[in-house]
Amino acid sequence: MTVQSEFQEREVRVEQPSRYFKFLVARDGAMLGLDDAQGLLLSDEADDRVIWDVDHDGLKHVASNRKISAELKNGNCSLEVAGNVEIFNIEHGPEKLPSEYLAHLKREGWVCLTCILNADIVKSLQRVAGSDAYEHLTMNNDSPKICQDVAVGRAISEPVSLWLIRQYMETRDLHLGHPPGFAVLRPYDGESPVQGWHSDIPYIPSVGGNLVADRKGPIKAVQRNVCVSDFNKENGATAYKLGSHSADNPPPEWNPARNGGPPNARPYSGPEADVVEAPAGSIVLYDARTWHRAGFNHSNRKRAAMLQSFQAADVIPKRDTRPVCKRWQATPAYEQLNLRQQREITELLMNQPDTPT
Ligand SMILES: O=C(O)CCC(=O)C(=O)O
Repeated sequence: MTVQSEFQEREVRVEQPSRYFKFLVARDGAMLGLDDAQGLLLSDEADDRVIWDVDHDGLKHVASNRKISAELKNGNCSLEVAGNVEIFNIEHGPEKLPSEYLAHLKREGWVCLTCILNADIVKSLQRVAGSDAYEHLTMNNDSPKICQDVAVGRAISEPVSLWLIRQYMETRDLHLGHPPGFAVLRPYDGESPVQGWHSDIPYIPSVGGNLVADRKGPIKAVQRNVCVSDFNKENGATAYKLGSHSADNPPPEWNPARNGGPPNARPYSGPEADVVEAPAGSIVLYDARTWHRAGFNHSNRKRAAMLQSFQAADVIPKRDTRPVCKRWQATPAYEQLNLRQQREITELLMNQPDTPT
């Protein structure tokens, strides 16, 4: 039975941008930037310094408004940096400056990087998930997703979201809590048990010996949900209680199945909850304390997401990601990445918690 106040979450909609800034990417993956003294530099960090606008008469550095003359040809350009001539690929970038996203993340505890992944990456992620145009395919669970397609690594190493997570957590030293997985949500049949409201590790009990972290202590993890399909309320976009990172745990009545109700009792889906509706290729970053759950998929199609947990150095990951790293390094999906991407992901998979001395 559906009660009247069910499926009434507030929709928070982000629209498809009409234009995007660009990255200028060197062969090894470093990004061209402009420093405070207006000198060209190469950086692996996607802060405001590496964001460009490109038009018919050249390049404009967005943060400083400075124009650089360069000949643009076939999607690339060559420029002299520190005495060396480098060829840069002009690549899809964010809709906004990284500092704007950071201000939102710090203020609200979440942010959406709308359509930050390009259309080719999105298509390949959909193929891995068996969703959207690849709905007829079944996801292959025999090997880690990162080994199956280079697009998975490209999504993990998306540089603006990595910069934002490190800024928000005030540390460079992060690891992934599990190998990136896909959450493929099938149409809801109205009666099967569904996921309840939760925060993420380490704010909930978990395997491996983590103590449940103090919600008022230093921030220990940020989640990154990649919208592989378009996300909307109808197809089960993730539901959040936005702002709950600074509150206590969800009230028991939001999770009746865990609080004396039948196992298939539906979690709260009234107007106090929010769903973030965003086009495929968007990345939602949120403080791991934020209450959230999968939505109810009322469509007749699968809805796919790629989920990752970025954890501080002292958090014990849910799974040891090092064996997956070794397997991935032997695949073409590793070879096809640039050096920056290979280094970032290797670090995120190989870093392990600090051991007490
Ligand atoms: O599938 C979803 O929409 C979100 C699931 C999620 O973020 C989680 O399980 O922590």
